[in-house]
This record gives sequence, structure tokens and C-alpha cells, in this order.
Amino acid sequence: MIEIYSKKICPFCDKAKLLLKSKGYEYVEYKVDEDQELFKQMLDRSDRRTLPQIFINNQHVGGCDDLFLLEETQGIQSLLDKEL
Ligand SMILES: N[C@@H](CCC(=O)N[C@@H](CS)C(=O)NCC(=O)O)C(=O)O
Repeated sequence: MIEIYSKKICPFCDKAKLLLKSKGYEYVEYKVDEDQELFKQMLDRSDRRTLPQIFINNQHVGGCDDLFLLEETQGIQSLLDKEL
């Protein structure tokens, strides 16, 4: 499962979501600007304040740059394939 914390005006969020869509991955999106609790949850889980923050199978990937790096190196699929 891929989870992404995002907000409305956020070029890095758009770029990350575009990568996921282009590779055919589905994701659950949490819009932190619509719910303050979701922002707190993101802080708790990631200890970061910038958006997006991305999790794959509950593992923290990081932001947009981290997602691209992951795809270039071991691949997004490798985290999806990992047993929890
Ligand atoms: N290197 C980060 C950059 C993320 C970033 O700067 N995101 C902007 C929004 S597009 C942000 O969160 N800025 C600070 C803020 O809005 O509080 C990444 O790749 O995710």
C-alpha cells in the first residue's frame, strides 16, 4: 500500500503523484490542508514537515526526491513486495 500526505498547492506533491500514476501505482492520499489531524499524524509518522511525505507498506520513504531516488535505485516495487 502506498500512502501520500499532500496538500492542494504543492508542486512536489504533484510531481510525486505523477510518477506513481505513470508507473501504474495506486495510492491513498491524505490531504493535510483539509484536516489538521492528518498533518499531526504525518509529523508523528515521519518527523518531517514538508510535503509530500510518502509511505510504502508503512515504511517511510520520504518526500518527492526520495521517491524518485528509490525508483532509480532499488525500485518502488521492491518495497511493495516486502513482507510486513
Ligand atoms: N525535497 C523535498 C521538497 C519538498 C518541499 O519543499 N515541499 C514544499 C511544498 S511543494 C513544502 O512542503 N514547503 C514547506 C511548507 O509548505 O511548509 C521533496 O522532494 O519532497
